[in-house]
Amino acid sequence: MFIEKLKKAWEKNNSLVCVGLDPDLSKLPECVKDKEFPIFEFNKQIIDATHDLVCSYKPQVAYYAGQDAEKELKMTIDYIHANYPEIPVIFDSKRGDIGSTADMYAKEAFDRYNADSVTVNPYMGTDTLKPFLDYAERGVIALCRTSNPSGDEIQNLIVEDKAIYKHVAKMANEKWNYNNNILLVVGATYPAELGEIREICPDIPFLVPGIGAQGGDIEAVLKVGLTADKAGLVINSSRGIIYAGNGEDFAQKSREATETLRNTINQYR
Ligand code: NUP
Repeated sequence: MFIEKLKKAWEKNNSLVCVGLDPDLSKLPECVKDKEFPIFEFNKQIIDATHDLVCSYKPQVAYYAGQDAEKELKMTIDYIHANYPEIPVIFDSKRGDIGSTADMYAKEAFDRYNADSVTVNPYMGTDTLKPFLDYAERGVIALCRTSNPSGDEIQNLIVEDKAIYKHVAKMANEKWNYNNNILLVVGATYPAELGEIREICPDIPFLVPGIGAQGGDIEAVLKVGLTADKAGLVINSSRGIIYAGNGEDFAQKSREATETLRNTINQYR
């Protein structure tokens, strides 16, 4: 099951780092631009260069759907499963819709793309999450406190004495974890909230985006976010790793950035 696979990857590579595969065609290095599948070639080289330093890969679907590259998304996920089967893939799509449509979104993530886990928007409630949660072997990562500045416009509203993000955390802990496959998205940019969510959910792993380009604080996240076994975090960096270099050696540069991030994180574990 997903949580077990994630734990093994944390341990095998001694890493809480997730590499975000968010390729923007206009930013790819010249040396891959003339390939038949430039996005896949870019991803493949980064994956080959980093697979022993990470606990997961996270392609964000918009970078593929928005650039007519769904085929390259499928090729990327297949490549990871075939070559590095121990590394889980997070399909970042933040889906969320009525139950019957959510059935199809769950099929998209888990059958079409064969991802190990998927991000979902819990705003429409339990019946919209259930089609994902019922894939007991796969992980479901619900948005709780996101990393973006305006996330607080809704997530921090107080309802019945409690911020909405805390209510989401409570629901995850008490209602949505019936298959032991729920996780939460909690941004690195708001470590105080992350600490509060850790208190509500002592054992649930968090996907933590927002370091690097968005300015999240790694030390502060580690201080309050770890679980009792000094893990429990999947810390994503996309632009900070995939654009570490832009020449022929871009993959080597991405490796160096990944290694530096892993070591920085481990220093605070
Ligand atoms: O709260 C969230 N913030 C966030 O940035 C939830 C996310 N899933 N993400 C995603 O993480 C975002 O869509 C992008 O794929 C990645 C962050 O990228 P970067 O800021 O490291 O480049």
